[in-house]
Amino acid sequence: MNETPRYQPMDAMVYPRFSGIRTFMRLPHVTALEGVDFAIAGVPFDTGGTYRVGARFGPEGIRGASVLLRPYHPEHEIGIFDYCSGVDYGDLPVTPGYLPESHRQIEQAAAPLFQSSATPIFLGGDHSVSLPLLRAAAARYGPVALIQFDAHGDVWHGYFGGKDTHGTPFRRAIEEGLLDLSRSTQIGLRGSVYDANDIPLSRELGFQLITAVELHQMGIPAALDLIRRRTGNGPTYLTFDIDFVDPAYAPGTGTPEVGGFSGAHCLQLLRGLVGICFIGYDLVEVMPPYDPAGITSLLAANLVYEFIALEAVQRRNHEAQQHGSSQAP
Ligand SMILES: [Mn+2]
Repeated sequence: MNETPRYQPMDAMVYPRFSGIRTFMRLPHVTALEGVDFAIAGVPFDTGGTYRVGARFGPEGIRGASVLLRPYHPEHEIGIFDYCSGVDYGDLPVTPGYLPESHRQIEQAAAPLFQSSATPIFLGGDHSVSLPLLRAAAARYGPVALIQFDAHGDVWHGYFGGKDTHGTPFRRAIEEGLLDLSRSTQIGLRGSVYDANDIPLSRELGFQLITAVELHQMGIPAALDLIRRRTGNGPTYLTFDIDFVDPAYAPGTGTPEVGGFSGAHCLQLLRGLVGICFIGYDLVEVMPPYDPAGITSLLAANLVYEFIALEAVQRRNHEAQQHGSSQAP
């Protein structure tokens, strides 16, 4: 009987961190997903951008900044690869300049990831890519809960007369029945808008909404409590637009908004989501061309690391439950 390989990063005590091919966290590039627990996949597409573009270089930037990530997570007290086999799956195919065609390609290429044992973690790309990713997720799980970190709701009906941009993916997702809104939350919305209806629109459509001002006022533990109560135990997709973060910490993004959150805030928020049943994640809108010091990519790589840690903790809890039940009388 063949033993399923367990994948983990290259050993930094043997191969220096600056060496080797640029995969996420120096994981092996593997596309056979049998026995794999999480798979990183790039979605280098930015034709959905309405202001700046350059998120096509997001996966490359995040991978480049990820080489310093180490396998032990001290806050969760977990050796990630004690519980997870993880790979870098490479990038999904896209056709630059052709949004509907690219969305079809992304959905098709993401489907086997959602059908596999691995939890997929996608590196965008502009936020329009979440729509084909949610289509692929819903094909496996039915309507999923969405937890969306974002400075904008991305629920506009259209933009410049077009229905598909990075400002519209969740409106389309609602129309197509991909989301379980009764379990979904948007968090971090802020900034100047076009009219009084813009921000309340998310609530009218059915999301639980925690604006940036509300989050600053209530604090992170109270916000986590709201998110967790809303989300419950069902399948949940996490989408993290890097513009949730203040441009002082993440300048390299498509539509920066001041008054956001720090790297430390983000870590605390993501660590507080432990135990939620995540079936997929994406991190979008990282634009290395607008990120001269590389700090946006560095933060993004560390946020993806938090996703991976959530997966490891989930598997540790699962193992503990199984162990506990097998010992039960
Ligand atoms: Mn967004």
